[in-house]
Amino acid sequence: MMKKIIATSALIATTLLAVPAWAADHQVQMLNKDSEGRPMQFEPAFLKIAPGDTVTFVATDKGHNSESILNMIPEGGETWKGKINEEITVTFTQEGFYAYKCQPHVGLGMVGLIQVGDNPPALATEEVEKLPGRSKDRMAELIAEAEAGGGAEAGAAEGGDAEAAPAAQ
Ligand SMILES: [Cu+2]
Repeated sequence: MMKKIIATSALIATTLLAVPAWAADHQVQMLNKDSEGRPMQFEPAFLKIAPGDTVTFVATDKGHNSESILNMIPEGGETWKGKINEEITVTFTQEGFYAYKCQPHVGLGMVGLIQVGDNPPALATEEVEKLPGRSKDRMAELIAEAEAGGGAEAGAAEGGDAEAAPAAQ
């Protein structure tokens, strides 16, 4: 009996160690219109998170899903495929850029980008070029946002965007 309790405790300890104590959950809403009036969008469409964090895709409006885009996630990174109207939570452990889409609205530009870690390798340009319809331009905007150091969530932001500010004065 005691042996079993010890084994269970060890298992729990191992599980806890696998996720950093500061791991945060971030929410991305699936919307018919975002706060800037763009139709069919994720918001925030670009998100910078830390390894071990989770992202929950919330079905705020109906008719959307979230799924990772083939060849636009890091090698060995998490893939996911939510059903229409399904709220899903994805844990990101591997650093890199993860591009994702809403299957019904990808052609309308309903794509998103998650940066895991501070300085992951860029997405392959040729994969961005393959995106259909408006999602190509939308993804380019999100990549530009990532390069500008944007997307830090409130509470997670501690400096880091000083270098991105253009010297316009
Ligand atoms: Cu959609």
